[in-house]
Formats: sequence, C-alpha cells, structure tokens
Amino acid sequence: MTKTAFVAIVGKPNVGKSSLLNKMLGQKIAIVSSKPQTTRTKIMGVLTKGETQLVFTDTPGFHKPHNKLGEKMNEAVGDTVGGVDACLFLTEPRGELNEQELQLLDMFKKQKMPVILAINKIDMINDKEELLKRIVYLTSFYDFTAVVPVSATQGDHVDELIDELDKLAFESPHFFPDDTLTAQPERVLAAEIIREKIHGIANCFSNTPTFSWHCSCGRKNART
Ligand SMILES: Nc1nc2c(ncn2[C@@H]2O[C@H](COP(=O)(O)OP(=O)(O)OP(=O)(O)O)[C@@H](O)[C@H]2O)c(=O)[nH]1
Ligand SMILES: [Mg+2]
Repeated sequence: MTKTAFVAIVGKPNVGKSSLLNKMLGQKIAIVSSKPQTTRTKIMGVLTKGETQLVFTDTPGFHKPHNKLGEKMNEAVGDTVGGVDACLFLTEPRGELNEQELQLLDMFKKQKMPVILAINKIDMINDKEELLKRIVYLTSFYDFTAVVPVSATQGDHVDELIDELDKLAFESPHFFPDDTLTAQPERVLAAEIIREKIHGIANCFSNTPTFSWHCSCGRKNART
C-alpha cells in the first residue's frame, strides 16, 4: 500500500533548510551558501523510499522583509505552509527564537499543523546537556510531533528524521514516478546553479577571509 506526504521545510534564513533537503535526497538540487536568503523561490524535491513518497518544498528563509522581494519570499512560505500535510521546522542549536520564528509557530497553531522540529547544526555542539536544554526550551513553544537533532552537513540523524516523516504519510498513490528527484523545470535548476556560482565568486572577493574557501573558481583568496 503506497503512502505520500507533502512536507514544507521552513525556518529562518541560513538555518540549513536547503542543505538538509539535499542531504535527504542524496543529491544537490537546492543551492546552499553561507549568506542568508539564498533560496528565493520554492524548490521541490521528491524522495521515494519503499512504499512512501515524501514531496518536499524547500522555502526561502522566513525573515523581516525590507523590500518587495522579501515580501514575496515570505508570501511563498505562507502559501506553502497553507498547502502541505506537514512541516519540517528547522532551528539553530543555540539562541532565542526570533520574531519570525514565533510567527511561523503561530501559523502552525492556526492550522493545527503536524510539525517535526529538526534542530540543525548539532555538529557545533559538544555538550549533550546543552542540547537537552535546547529541546526543553523549544518544545515549550509547540506540541511538535517529533524532535530530531540533526546535522545536515555531516548527515547525522538524517535517516531518523526521514523515519519520522514517513510516519506522517497518508495512504495514497504516489504523485510522481518513483525515480523523480525534483519537479523543478530544468531552466529553474540551471538558474539556481548559476546563482550559487555567483554567490561563490562574491564570497571569494569578500573582505572576510573565512569566506574565501567557498569560492568554486579555484582561487583560495582573491585578495592575496
Ligand atoms: N556546521 C554546520 N553548518 C551547516 C549545517 N547545515 C547547513 N550549514 C551551513 O549553513 C549555511 C546555510 O545553509 P543553507 O542550506 O543555504 O541554509 P538555508 O536555510 O537554506 O538558507 P536560506 O535559503 O538563505 O534561507 C551554509 O554555509 C551551510 O553549509 C550543519 O548541519 N552544520
Ligand atoms: Mg535555502
């Protein structure tokens, strides 16, 4: 019996949403950069594992908009949350939830949305006690279906996360052929890859030396 779930990946900018989508799919379909607000449009990724098909939408980081583009990006998040079976809410391993994250939680509450909380970047945390405190803090805001600490870059606990998402799937035919990875038109993917390269070159010329290694053009530090 086949099952499907449509899942929105949401969270503030730079928290690792696109990195996590790529890791779950085992292939890069969404661009990643150290600069916030990298994802500007919805990106769909499809993961078919056994009987279950998970259809993900990677969304732009939900942020305080300063212009029309920002407003459109936030609208895309709201629209996506309004049309899925469940959300995967990503947070940082440290720091207080900001105003926009609280707004997202309000959106979930209004829609009685099943939400899995993924605490990303746990490779940056050595202290298990700190992680436990983090879980207690975050679960005081919402009745999450599950809480999974992950590292999108290292792949830690990503399989456990997929198992939790699997439990949210409904009995249904698959919406895409089982070997589909993305429903994104090729021209959109090509445009995204070009944007990632531009981000890399911009980082290469950045004043901040720690950004220079992101450059994919081979230069270690454009300023030296
Ligand atoms: N240390 C660490 N860094 C991570 C992890 N996941 C993502 N990052 C880094 O965080 C930065 C942002 O990653 P993205 O995947 O682009 O984040 P995003 O949430 O999609 O960002 P926007 O699209 O701008 O909202 C990149 O430099 C990633 O390499 C992780 O698990 N650990
Ligand atoms: Mg992104």
